[in-house]
Amino acid sequence: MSPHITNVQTAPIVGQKPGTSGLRKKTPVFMGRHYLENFVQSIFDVVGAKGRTFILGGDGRYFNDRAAQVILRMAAANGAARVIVGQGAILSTPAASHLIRLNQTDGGIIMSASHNPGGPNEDFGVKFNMPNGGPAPEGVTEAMFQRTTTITEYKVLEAQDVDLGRIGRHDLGGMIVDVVNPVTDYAALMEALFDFPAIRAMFAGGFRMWMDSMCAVTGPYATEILENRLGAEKGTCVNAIPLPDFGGMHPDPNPTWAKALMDEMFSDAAPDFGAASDGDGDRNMVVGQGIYVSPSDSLAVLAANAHLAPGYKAGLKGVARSMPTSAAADRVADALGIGKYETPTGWKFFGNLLDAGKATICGEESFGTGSDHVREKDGLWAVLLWLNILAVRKQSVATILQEHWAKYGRNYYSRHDFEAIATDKADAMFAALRGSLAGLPGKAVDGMTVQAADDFAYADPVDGSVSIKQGVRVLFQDGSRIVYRLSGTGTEGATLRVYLERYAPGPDGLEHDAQDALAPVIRAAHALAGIAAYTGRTTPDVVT
Ligand code: VG1
Ligand code: CO
Repeated sequence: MSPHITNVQTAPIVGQKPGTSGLRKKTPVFMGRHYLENFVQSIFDVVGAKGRTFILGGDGRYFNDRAAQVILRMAAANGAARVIVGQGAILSTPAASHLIRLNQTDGGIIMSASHNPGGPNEDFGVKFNMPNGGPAPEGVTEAMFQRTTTITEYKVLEAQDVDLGRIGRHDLGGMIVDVVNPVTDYAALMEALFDFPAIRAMFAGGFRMWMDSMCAVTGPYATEILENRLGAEKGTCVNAIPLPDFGGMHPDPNPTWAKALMDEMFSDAAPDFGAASDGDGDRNMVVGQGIYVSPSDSLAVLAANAHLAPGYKAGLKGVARSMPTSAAADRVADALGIGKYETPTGWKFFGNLLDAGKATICGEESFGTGSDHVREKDGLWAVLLWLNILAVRKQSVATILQEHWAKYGRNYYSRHDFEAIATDKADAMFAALRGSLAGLPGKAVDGMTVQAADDFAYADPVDGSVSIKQGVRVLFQDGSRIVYRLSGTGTEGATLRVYLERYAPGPDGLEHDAQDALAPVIRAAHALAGIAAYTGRTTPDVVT
């Protein structure tokens, strides 16, 4: 009996424009009539589905399971040959990236809104990753968006749900569905990169850690790798069961949202090391006993010490960072005599550099670090590289940071987020700011003088593609810097991100709290953009 495929008549639905990493909307919007289907059909129309193999999985948030069934039925109706799905429709973003590469598939669909809360009235998201395992580049997401504006029908198979709880091979209207353990291949990759015996010995010697998966997708990965394979004591992994609403948590690993971890690490009973990861497992926050590691510093420390891990013992080809990330990693690249690259925000910009062998390690100030082992940022990878470094150097996180700053100087750094601003107000502020740029050089603000100001544009050194308007940056003569950007991942109004940086060479860098050290830069940031006048906000919602 031939399977029955329905061509459902539909019409374009406005607002299906993928942002920094895929399409994110409120869950009820995604669950609305034709919404998910239109976007998925647009993906297949752009990348082609006939005879293809894809990876499918998500971060387990509300609607993850049902969306997976819809995507499978549509893949079958569009003629895909095979889909490899994580058991329970679960896959972390880095694990999905790895499976795409390992199985040499034609790409993958990841269901996630990353750090955005999940639940019936929270956020849902869908992103497409390319055959290299990385997020679709702008040209592809733009084509998908254009397709959503002209779509008139989508294809779906009439069939029952596939039992995604059962590992093994299933048939869906002639398409193969392979349900796999979401952790196994990823854990093997980690074991190949890092010195597991050294880390195991460290745990056996009484080293204690707190790994907070924030009720999101990292839990099963962290439990298997840290507790089962590396012998960390039971209970090291907390909030380790993925829940559809993330237990009401906001799975964004930063000092504000991972407050329980911060409190623990600054308490008398603090373990040696703490870490948290985000909704889809691609980000990490790392905390030492009584010391917070800023993501920009984490990238620099990882780059400087990566050779201590077996997977990187041959050294790094280069280090890439997003433009708003501090220049701390650049100093390491200079010292190592390797290439350094500055890209726009979003992991998709690192893909070409990694594929071309120009960079080995990449990072963003937003708690994302990763390497050429996959084409996504990877939260647990960063945690394991830190553990590997701690196991070899046998020093505390605080000592490692202090030695780093003593050698390279310190880039004081902070990001201030102003959330849910009315879009028109944010746009007006940026229009005025952009209009003022030409007049800024030479201007004195709060004891500092502006040296240069521009709107960051990036020409990809590999394929030459150009991305404009990637953030307004103001550079001062003393090396301080302010960057202004609007978030591309929010789903409510606009989120203004202000990135603040100040460099202190030498030992001076060891003494201050970052917010204190940055005080003049923060005042200048408010003065230059008129944040209060345009948005009515004087203090940020989140400081990282
Ligand atoms: C944010 C971060 C950015 C990151 C992106 C996706 O984007 O700032 O660095 O790449 O999230 O990360 P935006 O446009 O809101 O600033 V994730 O963990 O959501 O896949
Ligand atoms: Co994420």
